[in-house]
Amino acid sequence: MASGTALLYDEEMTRYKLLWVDPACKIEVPERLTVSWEALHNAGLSGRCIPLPVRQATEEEILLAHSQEYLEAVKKTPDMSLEELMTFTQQYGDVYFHPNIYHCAKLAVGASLQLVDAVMTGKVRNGLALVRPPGHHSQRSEASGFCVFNNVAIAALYAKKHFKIQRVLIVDWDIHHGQGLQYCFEEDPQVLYFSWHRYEHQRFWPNLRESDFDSVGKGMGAGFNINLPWNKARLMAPYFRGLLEHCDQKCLTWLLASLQVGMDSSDYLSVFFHVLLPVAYEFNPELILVSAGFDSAVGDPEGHMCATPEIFGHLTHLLMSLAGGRLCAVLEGGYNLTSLAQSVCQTVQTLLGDPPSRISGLSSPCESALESIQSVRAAHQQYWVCFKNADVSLWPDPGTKCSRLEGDTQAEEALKEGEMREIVWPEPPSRLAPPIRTGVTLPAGLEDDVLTSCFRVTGIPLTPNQVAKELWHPAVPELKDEKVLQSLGDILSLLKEIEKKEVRNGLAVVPNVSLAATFGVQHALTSLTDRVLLVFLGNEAPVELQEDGRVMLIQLCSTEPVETKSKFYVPICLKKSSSDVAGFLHAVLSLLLPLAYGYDPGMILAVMADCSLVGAVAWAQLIGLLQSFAQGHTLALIQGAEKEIIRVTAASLLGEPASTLGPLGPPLSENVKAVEKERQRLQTHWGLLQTTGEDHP
Ligand code: X5A
Ligand code: ZN
Repeated sequence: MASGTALLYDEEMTRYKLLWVDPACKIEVPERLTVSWEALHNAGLSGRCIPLPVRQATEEEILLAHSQEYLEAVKKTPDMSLEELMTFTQQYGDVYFHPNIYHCAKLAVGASLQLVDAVMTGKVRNGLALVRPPGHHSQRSEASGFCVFNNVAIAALYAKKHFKIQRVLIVDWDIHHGQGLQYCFEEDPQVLYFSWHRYEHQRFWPNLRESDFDSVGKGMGAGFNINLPWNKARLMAPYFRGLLEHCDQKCLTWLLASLQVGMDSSDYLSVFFHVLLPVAYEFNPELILVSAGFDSAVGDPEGHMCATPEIFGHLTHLLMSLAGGRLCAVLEGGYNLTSLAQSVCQTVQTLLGDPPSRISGLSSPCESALESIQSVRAAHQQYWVCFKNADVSLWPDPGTKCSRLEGDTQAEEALKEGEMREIVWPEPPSRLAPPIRTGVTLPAGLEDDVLTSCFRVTGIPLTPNQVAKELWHPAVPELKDEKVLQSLGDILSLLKEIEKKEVRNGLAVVPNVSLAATFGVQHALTSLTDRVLLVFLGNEAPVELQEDGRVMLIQLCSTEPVETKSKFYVPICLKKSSSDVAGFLHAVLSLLLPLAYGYDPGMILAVMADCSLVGAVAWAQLIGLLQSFAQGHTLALIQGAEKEIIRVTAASLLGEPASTLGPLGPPLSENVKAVEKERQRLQTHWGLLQTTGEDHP
């Protein structure tokens, strides 16, 4: 299986800049690349990547997405005088040319193609191309928004052509709409384009009607273009005007920082859980291209969003479970140099396999985000079965959905100048990964290739007294069984290794999984953390839950569970779940992940008590996704010795991408109903479960 993360960069791409005065373009500076590159170096990340040489794209490659006329026109720019360059520039929107930009644009495309080549041939698993100029705004015959050639569009067309792949997913998390990408693929069902973007009901650049959620693709491509507009207007409410007039710079900055003016991490994650990921799994891509713009991070003078750089570690991680991990990220925007550099590091560190940082304090998505989520799900309901059963019948029609807020140009101008200068946010904590990835404790006779990459842990068998002490519980019948006592000793040493930060995660194959789970939870709560998430697959829930919230139990079972009112106990009853992979996935994406992000556990116990509940591949996917949490501290417990389950669990814990789930059929409607019932019950407690706004229930 492919491993390694490629990094593509060439200093040459810093050798062009704006040569005249243009307020719209002054943020697109060469330092964007140098600070990103240096930050990767200083964090010790570039040294862990596989450096790949950048090359110039050929004309033939550029012509995959652009017209001959446009190429010929751009080709003349290196010989133009300053005056000619300015005139040439004027025919396009928010872009500038420079004598060296044509050369750089060819390198930017070439770097993207080198990355696709390396990933598709298995030379590396994934990678990032740090490029300038960006690409996603440029169109067949048009430069736009700092973009000359459409790097990602060409990469997708190149991948289709040279590697005969039929499904490419493009995730455009830049804060602007990549209209160039939309135009290129809107009729193409082989390329699924997803973009979220600041829109404000068309008041934000590029101010296009077709950036709204109802542009779903055309002809054969209908359903394969997904736009998620961010409409929250900032500081436009009339009562702010008076305030602003009496404001000095300090006061302005304070206002901006204290008001949540843009979307935050909760909004971004909600869109992943309830829009992008369900569709992406259903689409089943063979390759993922990320239009990785970081102007969607806090501090950016274009985006004005509030999501901290850590979020990109999570977005990246969530995508790495798809397409067998084949992911190519290509830089687009990102104009706050501090925020950009941090976001680039978060992305690369996740690509390298380090556990994402914990994100605390996630709340609900804002009303405006919920409205967009609901609208886009409704608009795509007819194309994707994952939205079929969703309750989206009431959705605002585009004309009436929100009273359009009047722009206050004076306030806009006042803010544009120094507004972002003093926005501060805490530096992302360093993401230390223990030296050993996966510890295992296994009964004898379970040797396997994958398991040899794991670290074997054996403990001293516990005495019944020790167990009783750990469990706060005197009478446990199995305590006479030597194998059980040995397995608890093993688990204890595994947890101690995790506690010492020698080992990141672990796998134990045990004779009594219920006892082991209870033991594991208790020990983790005593020595490791104050919040444990127990994901339990089986019909008998192992722990008696206290209502203090120190344990959250998510139980996937096949028999009807007892009625519960607890917000920390989430039973999900799935029928025929081993064959209804779509239903299982729905439970994971729309319930389990949002709950786990909201709960923010310090340790995860993933327990497989009943192997008949779910297939090996689906389980492996779940284990992979769970490593978003608790800094990767997952303890997997498996009852019985089903070799395939043990092998895929170890592989997932080691960070190998799980096999794809394959084409998903429609989920069983009774399973969707069971999931929806729990989602409805819990959404007031756990805001990330919400998919609809208050006005449109
Ligand atoms: C790649 C990118 C932004 C253009 C903004 C123009 N372009 N106002 O982020
Ligand atoms: Zn952008």
